[in-house]
Amino acid sequence: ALTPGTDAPTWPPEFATRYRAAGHWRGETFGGMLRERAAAHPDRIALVDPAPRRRTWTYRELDEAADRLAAGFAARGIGRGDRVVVQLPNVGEFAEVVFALFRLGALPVYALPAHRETEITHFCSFAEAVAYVVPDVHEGFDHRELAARVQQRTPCLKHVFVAGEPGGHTALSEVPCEPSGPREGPRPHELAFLQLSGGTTGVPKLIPRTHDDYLYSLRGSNEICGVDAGTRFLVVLPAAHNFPMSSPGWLGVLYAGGTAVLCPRPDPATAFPLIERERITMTGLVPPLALVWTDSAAGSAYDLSSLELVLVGGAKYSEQAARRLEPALGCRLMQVFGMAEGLVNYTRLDDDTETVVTTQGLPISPDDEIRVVDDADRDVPDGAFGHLLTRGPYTIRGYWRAPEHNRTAFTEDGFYRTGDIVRRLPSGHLVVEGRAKDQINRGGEKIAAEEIENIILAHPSVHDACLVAVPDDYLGERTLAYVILRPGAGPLRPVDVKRFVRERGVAAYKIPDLVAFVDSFPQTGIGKVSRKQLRSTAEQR
Ligand code: J2J
Repeated sequence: ALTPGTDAPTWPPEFATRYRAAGHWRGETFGGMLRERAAAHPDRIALVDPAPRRRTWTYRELDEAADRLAAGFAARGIGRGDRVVVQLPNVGEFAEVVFALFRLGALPVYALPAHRETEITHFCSFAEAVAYVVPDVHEGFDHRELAARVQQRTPCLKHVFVAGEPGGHTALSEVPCEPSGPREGPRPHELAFLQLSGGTTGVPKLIPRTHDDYLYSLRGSNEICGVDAGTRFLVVLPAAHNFPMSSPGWLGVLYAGGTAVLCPRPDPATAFPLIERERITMTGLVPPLALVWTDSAAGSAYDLSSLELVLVGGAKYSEQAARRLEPALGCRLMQVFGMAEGLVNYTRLDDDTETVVTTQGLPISPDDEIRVVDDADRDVPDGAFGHLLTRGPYTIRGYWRAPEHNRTAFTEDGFYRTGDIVRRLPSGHLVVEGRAKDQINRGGEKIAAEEIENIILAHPSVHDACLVAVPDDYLGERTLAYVILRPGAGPLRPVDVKRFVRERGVAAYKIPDLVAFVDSFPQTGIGKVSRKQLRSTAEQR
């Protein structure tokens, strides 16, 4: 069994007591939540998976599917505290699997569909996962082959479950069986799952979220966004990502008794007909998608009039683009600035247009503590640029099994160092102005510079590598890898570096967009590589 606090720092008792007393932590669990909703409104539609043929789940059906799948997982030895890497695209099985695991107290580890052998092997071995759940073929890529390779490299991995044709593995559809009676589920203060961090270091960190804290963030998000039983939410971004899962996301919508519709692909050609057919009222997009949707809406033959609210976040949304969204899509815009580690900010439904298009909103909770500080951790006045630090009822106090990293990623008194540079307005609204962390935000997809540099460094002809962001009209940022070759190394082309990274097996969005060969890197005063100077060189290119 997983003892809270041993694998990750948790909230000090006085904070936990306060968050409970304030009614933030209500002692609910995900398993219990679904059970209650199924009892209250069994025949309402919880979930729609429109492709390739439309499937629906009522609340009762989802509840029963989770029970039967939980029983099947348990029969295969999966139980409380066990980790299970879940890499599923936007399909109904995603919800069945994670609710089954929630019921058991087993912890889903959310991988993205784009992740490949390097990332998945790391998640499986670091988390000591006992099982890995994959689709058969997704976007032309065979995840069963990936799973076979990962299994070879990861002895702890006992099971591979496939949603679809199983190949040599176990079909997910064969797993469910009759539950043998009520089982003792996890406690509300225990971990519910491990979410992925965008990462700033060589390997992605795992984010431990509890039932209590995450359910509070859902409840708060629902209130701010006006999510209720009538909400029909389109899950456009990958369902495993924190934004479409919880801000307010498909879990928020299930909490409120609404309907989540899973969009298989994010392009307007896929999404717009679904909006019309399913009478979608709400969705969440990253800025590049919001741009494409805005541009496509004008000439679109589809009826988008059911849309009431579009949330945009994950990366900086330009003011000009933000101004165009409401008129183009005929709905309200809400900016959201969140992070899988916790803190989520939203502009509010009653904010004026200026505020909505120029700020990234206010925290969910009155108990979200916000500090904006200088390099020496001294608070700066409102309006001044500074590092954003935060602590609160749904922000983690440490990454999972990462005591060393936690010492620098958190302050002594438990504030998370977000790595974001912000300004706080007198109204409390935050404006994201930049980033101090070594992370590149490629249209909402996060890339840890060091992770890719380490891969490039493994190339025998490479002496040193540095990955920086270059501005991009569409994505906001793209990646540029500066590479120093070893003396006497044979000639290398940009395409060779890209291929090398791809062949190592990483998500396609992490493959450098551009590669430039240089003789040396600019140094800072203390002899470190100056990323700042490299970035400005890159901008001039
Ligand atoms: C600028 N940067 C932003 C924004 C996130 C809701 C929404 C987004 C995420 C998310 C999330 C930004 N403007 N509007 O989990 O629940 C950058 C910041 C932040 C990092 C977190 C949610 N919204 N960012 O994007 O864990 O740098 O979560 O620290 O993927 O994205 O990334 P991630």
